[in-house]
Amino acid sequence: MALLMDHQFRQLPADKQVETRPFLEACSYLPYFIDCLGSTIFAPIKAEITGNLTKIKAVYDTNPGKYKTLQQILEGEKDMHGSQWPKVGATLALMWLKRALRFIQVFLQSLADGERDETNPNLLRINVTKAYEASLMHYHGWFLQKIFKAIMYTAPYKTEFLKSLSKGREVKDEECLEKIRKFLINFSATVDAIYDVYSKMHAELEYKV
Ligand code: EIS
Repeated sequence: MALLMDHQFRQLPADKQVETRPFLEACSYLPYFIDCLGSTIFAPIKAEITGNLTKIKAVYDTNPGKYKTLQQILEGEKDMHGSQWPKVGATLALMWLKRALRFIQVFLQSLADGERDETNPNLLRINVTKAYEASLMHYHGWFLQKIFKAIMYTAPYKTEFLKSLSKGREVKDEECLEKIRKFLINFSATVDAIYDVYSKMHAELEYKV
């Protein structure tokens, strides 16, 4: 868990605005987190997240002052793109990225809450399925839903996953879960705040891929 704890998300200010630069900086470590799943099968997922981050950063870099917060990016693009918005630019990239972040949030929360299959306590399937249903399933057509099921069977054992989160060091599961709980405080607040912006600005799209 050293991996995530070394790159904490920032505590949100009272107005719950998410600052773009520190957000992108904290997210840039998520692809390494996906490496902890241990298989190259997850490379397309990593590429997805990296692609979203690159797109958001490209827009931010055009005017860091104007796009200081994620909400300002949505507002700026709404003005700029008219009827194409929100299926455009960083607004679209963040729409998908936030679903991946919610996946990670629900997955880690479920682990931290000790949810498990009592007959196979070392499997992650219950946690992964819960995360998928809460984040992405609704936006995937039958083909990607089938791919998800196939990928799920390649997930590592829980002990393996927790060990690689701790960069291979032997730490007790409970110690690692305690660190996950700490990480989740600011991470969950950030993900929830992004969802609130999309809801407030009517920027969420329901289409399936
Ligand atoms: C978006 O992708 C692009 O992201 C966006 C723009 O091009 C837009 C246009 O419509 O499309 O088609 C992509 C979609 N992204 C839409 C699908 C990619 C394949 C992903 C494979 C799906 C498998 C299910 C994932 C479940 C993983 C199970 C893990 C089991 C252990 C610790 C775990 C962390 C896993 C995090 C999972 C995140 C998955 C993210 C998928 C997102 C998705 O569905 S734009 O691009 O605007 O930047 O140009």
